[in-house]
Amino acid sequence: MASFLVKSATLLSLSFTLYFSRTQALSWSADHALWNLNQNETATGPLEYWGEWPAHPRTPSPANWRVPFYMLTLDRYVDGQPSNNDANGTVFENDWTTNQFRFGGDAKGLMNNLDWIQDLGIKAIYFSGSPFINQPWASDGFGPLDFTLLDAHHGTIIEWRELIEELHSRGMYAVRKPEVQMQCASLRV
Ligand SMILES: [Ca+2]
Repeated sequence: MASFLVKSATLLSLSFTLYFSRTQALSWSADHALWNLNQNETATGPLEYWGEWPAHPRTPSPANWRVPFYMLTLDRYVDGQPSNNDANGTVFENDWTTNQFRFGGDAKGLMNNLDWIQDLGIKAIYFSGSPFINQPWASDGFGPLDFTLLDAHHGTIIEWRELIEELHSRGMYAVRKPEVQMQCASLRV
């Protein structure tokens, strides 16, 4: 039995080593400083990445999550910062007259409309899709390409922090998931 456990642990360790040695992500660069979650400027690989929100107090979850939720796709909500609508500079990236491209909604637009949402009695906002950089036309956030870089269309790290702090100051919560499975689908892995 002990031999079996040792062999299993060895195989598991080898699997993780092989997996993480293949892991890649965009390196830190000054061009992406406003969106890069990795703050280690000299990192040579994802295993050396790290990031933090200095002096940010932890907000505990509610005792009971049975609270009124408001689910939204950020791109389709409110465009509070038109300057980020063509963040990637690609053709047909942003066109609010169609449902095929980006509308332009972002963290700032949501922040500017929290009064209305709160007046509905909403206590938590569930963000559909991921916050990470997506395929240019993937306005729904279900095509994440890199889990270390925020989607510039949705706002900067600072704007996201302002939104989260405003939600918490109102006694509200933000809920989202990374959509890891969607990256696997989009990359055919
Ligand atoms: Ca925008």
